[in-house]
Amino acid sequence: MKKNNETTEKNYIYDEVNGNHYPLALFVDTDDRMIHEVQRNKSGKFKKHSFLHGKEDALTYTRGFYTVGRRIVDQALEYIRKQIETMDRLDEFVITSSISGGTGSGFCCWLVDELDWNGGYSKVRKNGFIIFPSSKVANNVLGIYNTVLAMPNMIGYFDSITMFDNQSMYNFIDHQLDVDFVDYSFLNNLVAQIISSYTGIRRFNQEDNSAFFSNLCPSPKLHFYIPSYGKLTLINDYVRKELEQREFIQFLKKIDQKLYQCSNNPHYICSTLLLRKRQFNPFSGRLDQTINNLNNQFGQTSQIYQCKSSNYQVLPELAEMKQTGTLFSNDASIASSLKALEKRFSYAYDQHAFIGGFEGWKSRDIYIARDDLKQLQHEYEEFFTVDNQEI
Ligand SMILES: Nc1nc2c(ncn2[C@@H]2O[C@H](COP(=O)(O)OP(=O)(O)OP(=O)(O)O)[C@@H](O)[C@H]2O)c(=O)[nH]1
Ligand SMILES: [Mg+2]
Repeated sequence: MKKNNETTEKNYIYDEVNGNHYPLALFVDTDDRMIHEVQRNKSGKFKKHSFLHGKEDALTYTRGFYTVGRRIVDQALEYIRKQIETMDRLDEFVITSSISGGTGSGFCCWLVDELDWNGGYSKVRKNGFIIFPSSKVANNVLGIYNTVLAMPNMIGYFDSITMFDNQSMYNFIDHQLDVDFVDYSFLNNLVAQIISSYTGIRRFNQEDNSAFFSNLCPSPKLHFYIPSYGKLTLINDYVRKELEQREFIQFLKKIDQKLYQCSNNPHYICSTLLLRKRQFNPFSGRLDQTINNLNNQFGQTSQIYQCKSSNYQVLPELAEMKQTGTLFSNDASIASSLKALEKRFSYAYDQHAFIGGFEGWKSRDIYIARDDLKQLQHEYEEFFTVDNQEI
């Protein structure tokens, strides 16, 4: 292991061979379709052990966790180990997945369990950037089952989960911009920009980001964060729309900027602002009154980080902004989404809707999942109770 101050971009997130940069990443799926699509895209270069697929979709959490997923999990662990062997240091795993599919829920959970139990990586942080079903419009029963069954692992094995939902991201783009159509690649670019800003604290500034998520976490289970992102601006509006620092932070606090929407108003427990701009930001690392006005619970002050790098154009129609930011909030209002999820699950399960697709599941899994979900919801709800008592 090298010391912190010896950290370089080389052999850390990228493996550099003959001046070429190869991302140290594994793309894995239980079927081959998406993997082949990524491989066909020649804009990025990948090394051996970056791709792995099985032969069929998992469809359900149970198949992803117990059957289809298990056929490839040992190989996945082996590929991860092979890549880690080429690195100077390993700080954390960044895991992206959509929780409502069978692979994204069941296989992802099993792989993360395996990292701890058979991989020997239990001490390495695992930060998830996860697409949840939208709390407002989700009506796909299998997706609800998959999500609920994955929750115990999301609570128990991950150190942080940054939540997104496709409907909120779609609305976010649609409300701000008059674009003709939005597809997954737009949404994925948005998620990628946020992940890259987070890892960029380390990559571009060589600053320690190990406490970034733990600072947001008042107790181990309460590690679910909502990102608010800004600003998107069409190329023609670029000059007019660039914001000054305070206006910019105010803008990020607007509810419409959230990439995961809950039905309640925000109830901030803690928050962290991540700015991305090339020039040094005078607020970086220091308290700013504007962000402090978020009224975090218990008067907790917000952290400010900066990724010193230029931004990407999130969509081809958009200007490359001088400054973007992501406000990560640990927001007790997700209790309402957790409650809605549990209600939808119970309604479908009590009617035995689509239970057939879950052959091989264990009733114990369902009991644990419902219980964990309810407990998480109650722990978040307690933040509302504390407030009322104080009043
Ligand atoms: N943002 C985003 N969402 C996606 C993408 N692909 C799929 N989704 C969403 O994730 C959900 C699950 O996707 P699937 O492709 O069925 O999931 P999977 O993890 O491959 O699981 P199975 O195919 O069921 O084994 C879909 O309903 C979509 O809403 C993507 O590229 N970006
Ligand atoms: Mg699939």
